[in-house]
Amino acid sequence: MSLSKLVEEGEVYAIEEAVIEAVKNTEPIKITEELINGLKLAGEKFKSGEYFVVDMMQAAETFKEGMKIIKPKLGDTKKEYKGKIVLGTVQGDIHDIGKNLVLTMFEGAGFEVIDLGIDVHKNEFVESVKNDKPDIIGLSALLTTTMLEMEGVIQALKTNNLRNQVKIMVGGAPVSERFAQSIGADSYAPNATEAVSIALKLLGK
Ligand code: B12
Repeated sequence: MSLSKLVEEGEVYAIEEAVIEAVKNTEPIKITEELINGLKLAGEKFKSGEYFVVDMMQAAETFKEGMKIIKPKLGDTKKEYKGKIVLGTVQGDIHDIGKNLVLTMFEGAGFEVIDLGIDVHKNEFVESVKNDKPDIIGLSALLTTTMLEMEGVIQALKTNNLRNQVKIMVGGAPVSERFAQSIGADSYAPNATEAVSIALKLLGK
């Protein structure tokens, strides 16, 4: 069974061995893409009503197990320090697979990453800007309802006179370039790989 199919079907006990085998002759980034594809297929089945939340959780768990093995191989080489980024999934949203992938890529590229986790209230981002002084805040949202929280975070930063001290990047499946512009974010990235190069440009590096 392909890696993508194993994730889609939630074959959590088979994924570890399959990824270890795949690593022998496939690029880690290609394996990551296959694992992501399996999640997408599971998501489509959920949308069509064929899968229930429990099936999606099983697929997500299988994805995570596969990523545990591949993670150390993404961005193996030590890089020079590039900056500090604070990441979090906005309030009301518990999806973190994409955010964690973004985290892996930023760490691999030489960024210091502070992960605020999931369901993060806008004030937590404000506090983090005050205390951690990041160069960038990366906001993630996977629901059309919670992506509206991103604007709340930007407003809260403005209220606290902190907006000009930090760049804001947004991402997540329902988010778009246009949406990012409409809420006053500095940038949008469609995936984890592009997120790093866009961040570097944003910081003038
Ligand atoms: C896995 C999953 C879950 C898991 C989450 C597990 C976890 N730990 O994350 C569980 C089962 C818990 C779950 C729950 C729910 N889910 Co869900 N879930 C998914 C699923 C199948 C995959 C999401 C995913 O991980 N994709 C893979 C990652 C790698 O992609 P990604 O997140 O988009 O991230 C990439 C980019 O977007 C970008 N990116 C992401 N974040 C960021 C941040 C920054 C700063 C940047 C630059 C880039 C970036 O880079 C990432 C990597 O390349 C999607 C369907 C789908 N096809 O997307 C539904 C989906 C997102 N879920 C959905 C729904 C409805 C729900 C529930 C409400 C279901 C329910 N009735 O309870 C709950 C919500 C709970 C909550 N309050 O958040 C809907 C959302 C519909 C909508 N448009 O609003 C979707 C689209 C399914 C569907 N087709 O209906 N879900």
